[in-house]
Amino acid sequence: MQPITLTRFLIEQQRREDSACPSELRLLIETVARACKTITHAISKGALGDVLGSLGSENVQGEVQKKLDVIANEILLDANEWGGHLAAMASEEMETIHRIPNRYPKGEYLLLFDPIDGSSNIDVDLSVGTIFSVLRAPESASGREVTEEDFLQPGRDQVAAGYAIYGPQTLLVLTLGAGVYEFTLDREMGAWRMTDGPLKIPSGNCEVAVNMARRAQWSPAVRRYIDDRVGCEAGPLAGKYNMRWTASMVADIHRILKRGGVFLYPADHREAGKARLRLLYEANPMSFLIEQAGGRAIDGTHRILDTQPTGLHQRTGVALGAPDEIEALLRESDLIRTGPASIGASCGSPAPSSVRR
Ligand code: FDP
Repeated sequence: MQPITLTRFLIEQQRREDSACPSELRLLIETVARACKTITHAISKGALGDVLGSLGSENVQGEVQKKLDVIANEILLDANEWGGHLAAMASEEMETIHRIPNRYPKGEYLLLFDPIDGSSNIDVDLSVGTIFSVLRAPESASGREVTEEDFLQPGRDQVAAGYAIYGPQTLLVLTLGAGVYEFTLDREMGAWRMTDGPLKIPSGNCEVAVNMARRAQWSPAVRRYIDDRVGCEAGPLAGKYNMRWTASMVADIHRILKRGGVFLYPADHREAGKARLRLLYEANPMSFLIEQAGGRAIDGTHRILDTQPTGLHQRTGVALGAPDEIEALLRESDLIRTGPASIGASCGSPAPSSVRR
């Protein structure tokens, strides 16, 4: 028997007594999933479709926009504008929010997305993805125009989040707040079929994803956590860890959801607020997925999903992954705050440790 389709999964979720998936949300997820099919089609044409390379423009973050950043942004806007389930959208590629035009009916949801994550990988044929997050417009927004402030809700209020990954297979990974499910695009049938879930992050996988070139920016706690695991010749964890960095958050997070380990993009501890990843388009949806799969997600010291956003394009440090790894990182922070203590190591080897470095 064929695995069930995304449509069937969503309808079954909707029918549940404790359903967190009303029909508007179902339509919204189906529309996003359909847009991701269009994006994967565009990506797979590559140079033949004239979709590679840069546009010569910059986005609001001052980053050079790739052609596919803009193409995917347009695809998501066009697909979601007219369905009647959204009040507004926000994208990493747009300076401000996109309200649903008056010619279309409006709904109660807000959609946020990073149309192409990992876009530096597009031109060299490595995996990239689309990340999305769904919030409810606040009740106070009813009867008036949605504003940017309406999007500034903590990640714990997300009603759905997910990503599509455009790799050797095209996958959709989704949470509606009750587990994480993976769907594979069946290209012959044009359908998403469930191929895994509920996902549970395995523990004990000694793999770290971090850009080592940024070491000078890290806090002492992050440095100690990484130095104990990567490239060390002595100590209880020496030789146990592997490093994996694809420079595409979607691909790194997908590996962690399936295989375990940890992903870090720490904030720059030398300058308050300086960080790489966006809270609303990247950190929040990925943290929701990671927590739903039994993992933990912190900005270095605090739970990301509890962060009160102050700006649409706010950035944050992130450490996401298996609970044992995040707890080890937190112990390093505690150690720095409180002085010498015993640190337990993960991956099966308790490591008595005094203050180091
Ligand atoms: P990109 O800018 O190419 O979209 O979104 C940020 C991101 O990629 C992540 O996907 C990725 O993990 C990270 O940046 C890569 O950063 P480095 O260039 O520092 O490796």
